[in-house]
Amino acid sequence: MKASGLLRMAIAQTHAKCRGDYSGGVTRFPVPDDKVSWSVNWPEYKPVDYTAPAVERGSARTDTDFRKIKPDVAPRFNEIDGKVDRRSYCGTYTIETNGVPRNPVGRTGMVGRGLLRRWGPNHAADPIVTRWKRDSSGTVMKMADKPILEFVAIKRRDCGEWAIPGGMVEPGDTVSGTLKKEFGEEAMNSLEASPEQKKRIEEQINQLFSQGQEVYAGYVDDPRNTDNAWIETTAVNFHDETGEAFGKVKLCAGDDAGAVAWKELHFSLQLYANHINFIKKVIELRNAAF
Ligand code: RP5
Repeated sequence: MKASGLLRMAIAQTHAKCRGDYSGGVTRFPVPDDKVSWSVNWPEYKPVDYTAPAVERGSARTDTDFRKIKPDVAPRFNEIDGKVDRRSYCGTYTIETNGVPRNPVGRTGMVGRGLLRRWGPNHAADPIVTRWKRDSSGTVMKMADKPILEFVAIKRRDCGEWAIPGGMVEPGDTVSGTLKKEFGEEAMNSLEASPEQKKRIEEQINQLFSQGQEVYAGYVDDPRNTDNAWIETTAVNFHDETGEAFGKVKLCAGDDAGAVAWKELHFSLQLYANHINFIKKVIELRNAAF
């Protein structure tokens, strides 16, 4: 297989869940690995056109469907558009003749926005909070002579899969602010805390999240992606070397998390989207067992 063919196959593997089942009972047009790339001419491609009713209804947090109604001002793609960052980590993305952005990785079998609020990149933030796994005496446990890592995982209510407690960056918010907000809401249930509890949670998070290391910034193989709307994220590792910092944190699932737990990192872990790829980067960073 030529190099370009190998590259296309490799790209297809980072773009697999976004060609699978779509929640809400919508079925994508099937896209095989060798037809993902836009550079492959495919006249038979007939993607399904779907935008969730809640997204279609629109709100301050969603774009309008300018394929149907001409907006006063079209979105300024590939740049910061008011409070919305429409730039992509993948570089300048193509705008189709009908004005909609084109997924920079390839075909998904669906056009429209699906469940995503923005045309083009929908930016998210993923806090990967880690500590070493310890036995009852407090000794770090090892496998094949490497220390074992644990991370705070949430069980998503929408699909029941374990995931990093990430969330979308709202207009005007920063990535770092979103990392703290999402961890507080999903892993510490700050939304249901009393004012004094919320203050305590915020103090704990500000201290815990003071030192982070970015491990990934780019496209997410999210099952909600379409040919015109996709998720990109910034994943940051916050590691508690001594176990003292996060040890005092009471984990409590909240918001769109059905459960929260410290999960041991190992090769057979099944996670949402391509979160396992971000976790593997933390494993490498911390030279941990896997
Ligand atoms: C994933 O979806 C991101 O990596 C992030 O974890 C999450 C953001 O979407 P919501 O959890 O807000 O639905 O693609």
